Amino acid sequence: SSIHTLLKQLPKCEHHIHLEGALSPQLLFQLAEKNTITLPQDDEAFKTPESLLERYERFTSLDDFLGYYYIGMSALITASDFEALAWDYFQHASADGVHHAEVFFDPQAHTSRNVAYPTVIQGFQAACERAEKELGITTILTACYLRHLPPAESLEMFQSPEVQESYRNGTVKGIGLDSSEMNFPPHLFEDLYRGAKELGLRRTAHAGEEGPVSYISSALTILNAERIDHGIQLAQDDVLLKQIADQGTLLTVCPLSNVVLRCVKSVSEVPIRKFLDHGVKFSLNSDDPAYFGGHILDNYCAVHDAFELSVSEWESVCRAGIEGSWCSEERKTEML
Ligand code: ES4
Ligand code: ZN
Repeated sequence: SSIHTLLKQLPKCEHHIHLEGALSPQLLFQLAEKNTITLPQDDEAFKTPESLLERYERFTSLDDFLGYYYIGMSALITASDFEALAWDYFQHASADGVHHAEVFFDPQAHTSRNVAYPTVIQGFQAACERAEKELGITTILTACYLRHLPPAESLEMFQSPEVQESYRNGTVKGIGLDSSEMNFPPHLFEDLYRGAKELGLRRTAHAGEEGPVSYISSALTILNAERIDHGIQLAQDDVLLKQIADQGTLLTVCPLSNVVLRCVKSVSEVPIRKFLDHGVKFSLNSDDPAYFGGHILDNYCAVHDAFELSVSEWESVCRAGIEGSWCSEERKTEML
């Protein structure tokens, strides 16, 4: 339809995509075979790529999904594996009309299984360079820290020479906080975020996905996060909502993810209309496209089906995404 054409053509920025979450069952099986990685044999879901994809339709929670997510990435070993994964994502993003992509990855999920940080970076960086050259997509890499692991381990990772070098040379420009949210409040990572701010890094954190709205306020006040990933629980607190609207803090909302992980029953329960009416800025994102049944344009279409935004509302959503990006002002002007 014509609205689909409009949504595809709008200059979109994606701010919330975990590259490990772009691992399709097909690529997962291919890499597992190449690298002789044994997938769990006691779980019927791992019989074939098709049966795995079917299992992805029945997640019961964030933690149920994360179990599959961490097993899936065990197939990633060499720099070329990471490059193939990210390249797969950038091709989908380009087809969906993404102009600028700020992408997450989970360093600790790789170093903990003896895949070296420089290997991960080398592969992702090669795909980013190729995306800029061949697809005209500008990119930013953001390293997320895993909140289910002890905060001391995140600090150790952050302070390691290879990681510091990737921040110093500009390969990685930001930090995030992800994985299991409940019972892992933001304040545990105060030292990490202070260190990131001192290095001049950009800062975001997952908050208010499954967890309470108080995690959103502490991510802002204690971690000095510049952005909030998900943030849908903000609809529960009108005072904080007004404050976030006044500050212009961007939320990176992932509607299909919220449905698949049962944070909401349907896209119509994601507080899009409330955010629009109260001037809360947000972008729409795929989160883990290979696991949640759609890329960024599917998320745009699902929001349109549920909320029927006007053309000017859609234009303002994309403008907020450009203005809330971490690229240069020059690049923003190009996209506007
Ligand atoms: C994630 Cl949906 C989601 N939430 C928290 N952490 C994550 N890591 C990958 N996807
Ligand atoms: Zn996420």
